[in-house]
Amino acid sequence: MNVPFSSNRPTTNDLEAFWMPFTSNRQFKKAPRFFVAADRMHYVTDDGRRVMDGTSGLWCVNAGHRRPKIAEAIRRQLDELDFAGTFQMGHPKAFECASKLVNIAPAGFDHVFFTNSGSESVDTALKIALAYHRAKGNAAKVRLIGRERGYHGVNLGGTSVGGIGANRKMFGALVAGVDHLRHTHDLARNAFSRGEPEHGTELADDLERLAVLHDPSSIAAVIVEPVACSTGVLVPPKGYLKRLAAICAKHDILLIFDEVITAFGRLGAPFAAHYFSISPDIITTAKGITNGAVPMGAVFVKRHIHDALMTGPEKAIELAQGCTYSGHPVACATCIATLDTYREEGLLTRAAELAPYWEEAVHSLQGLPHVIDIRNIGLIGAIEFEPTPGEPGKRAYERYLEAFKSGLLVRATGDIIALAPPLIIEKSEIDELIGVMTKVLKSAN
Ligand code: PXG
Repeated sequence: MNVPFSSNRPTTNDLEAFWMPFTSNRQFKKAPRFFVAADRMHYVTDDGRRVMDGTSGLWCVNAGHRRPKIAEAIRRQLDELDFAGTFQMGHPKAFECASKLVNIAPAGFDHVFFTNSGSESVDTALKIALAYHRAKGNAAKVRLIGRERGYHGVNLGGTSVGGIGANRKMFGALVAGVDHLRHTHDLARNAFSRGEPEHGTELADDLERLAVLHDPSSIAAVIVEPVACSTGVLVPPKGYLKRLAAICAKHDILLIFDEVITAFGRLGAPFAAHYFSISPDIITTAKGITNGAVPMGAVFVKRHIHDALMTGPEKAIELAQGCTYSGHPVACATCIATLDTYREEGLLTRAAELAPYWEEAVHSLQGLPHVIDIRNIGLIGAIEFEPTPGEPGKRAYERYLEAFKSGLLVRATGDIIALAPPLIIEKSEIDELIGVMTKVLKSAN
């Protein structure tokens, strides 16, 4: 068949058609930045420069880039079974993958629902929470609570419980029945904290305020990132998450940990729930689940939640939720190979060994021009700058560009630079990374 297409239009290097996500498109297309290859800790740009990946891609390439075992698993899977759905049908790798995932999950998480992204995981988790209460006869429990400065992806549910104003303001009233806890960022008391800050446990009591305001009988779930990363790395104050969990338990409110970033070793334990010794009811994941190589997400659910929905006639579909690509064979094969790589190289706990060195290194940037805070946890770091008056975000963005020119990829959000290198990083590479940041921060104004 001859399909007509406009072959006379230039395509190579035409940047117009791709409407880039979360990007200042017009600014980018005037001065584009391209990666064309990668290996382990480094990207290669289109002009042949090596750039150290200080952000694990977008917080996802935990084992570093282009790992052979993962690439090989993808190739083999494509040669064997490219696609098979999981609606009323199965293929072995989806079941194998789910079993392997629950094996590394915190105790009690024995069921996995597959999605294709963090955003889908979040909306799936919110729907499971609503369905759970309804199944238990508590159909009035419909409110969803997020937190200011939280990021839970881009779907309507996730945008609604999300707490970053700029991500919400374009989209109207969003989902009804949502409220937000106060965020925990407190520079006046906690600037330059190492690890969990001392002050702010009491901010968890904000949930009691909302419980009084709305009545607990109307609240289905609270969703928080154990460490709020996208907003610029807000580490939870000591005891905050424990107190939040206790208040949830008291009011029969499900606690959802959004671990899209923190799962798969970022803090030095497989999940943040392990790290903080907290047992939420639902955990959302994505990103590191496939080392970023293929899109995938997963929602981990405790048995009582799963079982509450396994009622009614056996022929009934228990949960009206799922995506064409839930448990996609290539994603599952990638996930299995990723988990093997993490296990073989001890990557799910490696950040714990590196964390003290990382902490010292990141905090060595204290005192450089305009730095008003440095924070860290696991293999995550953040540097906050005093904003240029009238131009919020300028300082971090300029330093991000300068770092890129100097061979280091970092992430700028507001006036904060976030760092989260692959978990394979060596101490000498931490020194190199901090060396570039020091130079960049010293020379910028
Ligand atoms: N929840 C959390 C906690 C996330 O961090 C999502 C949900 C959504 O995941 P998807 O796969 O739909 O993007 C995220 C994503 C950044 C950055 O630089 C962070 C994310 C995505 C892109 C960039 O901070 N987080």
